[in-house]
Amino acid sequence: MMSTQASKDHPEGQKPPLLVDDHTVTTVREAKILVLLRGLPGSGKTSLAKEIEQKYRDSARLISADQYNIKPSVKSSSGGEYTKLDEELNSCCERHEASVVILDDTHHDQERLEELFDLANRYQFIVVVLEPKTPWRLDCAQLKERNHWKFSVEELKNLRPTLEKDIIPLYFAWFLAKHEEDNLRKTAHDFLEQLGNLKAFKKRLQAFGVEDKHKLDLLKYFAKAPNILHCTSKYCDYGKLPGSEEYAQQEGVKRSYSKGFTLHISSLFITPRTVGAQVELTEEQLFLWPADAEKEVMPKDTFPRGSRAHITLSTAADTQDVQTGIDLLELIKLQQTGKEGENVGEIFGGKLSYYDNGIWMLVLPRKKEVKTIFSGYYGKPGVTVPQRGGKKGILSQCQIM
Ligand code: 2AM
Repeated sequence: MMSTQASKDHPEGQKPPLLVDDHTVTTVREAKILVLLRGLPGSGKTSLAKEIEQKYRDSARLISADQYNIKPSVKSSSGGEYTKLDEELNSCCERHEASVVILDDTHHDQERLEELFDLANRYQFIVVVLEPKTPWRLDCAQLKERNHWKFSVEELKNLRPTLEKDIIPLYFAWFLAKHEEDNLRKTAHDFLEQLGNLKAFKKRLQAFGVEDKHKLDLLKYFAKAPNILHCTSKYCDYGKLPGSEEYAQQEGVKRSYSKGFTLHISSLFITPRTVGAQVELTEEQLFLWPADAEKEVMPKDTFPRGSRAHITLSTAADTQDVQTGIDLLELIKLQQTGKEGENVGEIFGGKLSYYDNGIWMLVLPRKKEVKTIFSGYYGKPGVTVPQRGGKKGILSQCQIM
């Protein structure tokens, strides 16, 4: 049971959704999550960490820097003090010992954070960075009395600037829970396989740059897939893009951070560049959708808000993920001008239509629901986002499932 002190420190309304929201709790249980507690010594990280561990006790592992006697210091830690902790962390992730991994540390050092983001991306964990909401979390006089390292006010003041600013991710997104993700990848795989075998498709290969119908293997052609499937809400480039700081500070974004959401997929589409799933956002989800998301990529056109919402399933070797949303908007633009796709059959019981230029859309007979967690993608600025796939294409990934 959580201690009375911990309950008092984190009033109910201030607790993260993964502690208090039932739908989120169900979703987290189906996901792989690395929770990074962040804050000054004495700010209440440990009680929050323990509370999360208790909530997910069957599937959680709490690893704390205190346990390894790692004292927070302003200087980047390079003396090997993390070696033992990292051994436990790596083994826990690699051997699937826990699906909710909680790290209790100050996490003030950028280099250290980047190592952890790298690990999370390697093992496909969704990262959630949580800070205690205690009223004294930045009050050095109070922290002095509360921290067990016996840090002076001066020492705490030296550490504080590294923790005052929120970390802005590369992008905010709804990330699919593991089981749902495997499922959707399998659907994408089957869709490509069935489409590739259709006569109607083989007759319309020109846009794919192949004349010979035997030469196109869609599962190899679409060589890359995102590391964790997601629906991007806001691309921030770690705060460099205009409007990203404001987005990160929005009350709704802060409140929704680490929350579970069900996304509704209405159709699958494929173009010579990308394979995607069209997402129909609910009102609550549209609240997290930036007003300029459509204009950002197609400034001259007008679309209903949320039109760009999608999950990139796969892309051709030389195509960036961002293209999927553009392709979806191109398709919606065709529909807006009254162009109806040519009905060419059914896949999974849904209507398959062909538009010009190698654009295909499969309207699903029933909307597919996928459970997601709203969070950020974190990595090292300037370093390419890891992808799945490679020379063998996404087929190799699907066979694993
Ligand atoms: P996606 O959401 O269409 O898949 C990293 O590049 C991630 O950010 C990708 O998932 C990518 O595409 C998404 N993204 C959204 N807007 C972007 C932009 N303007 N530039 C680059 N990537 C963007």
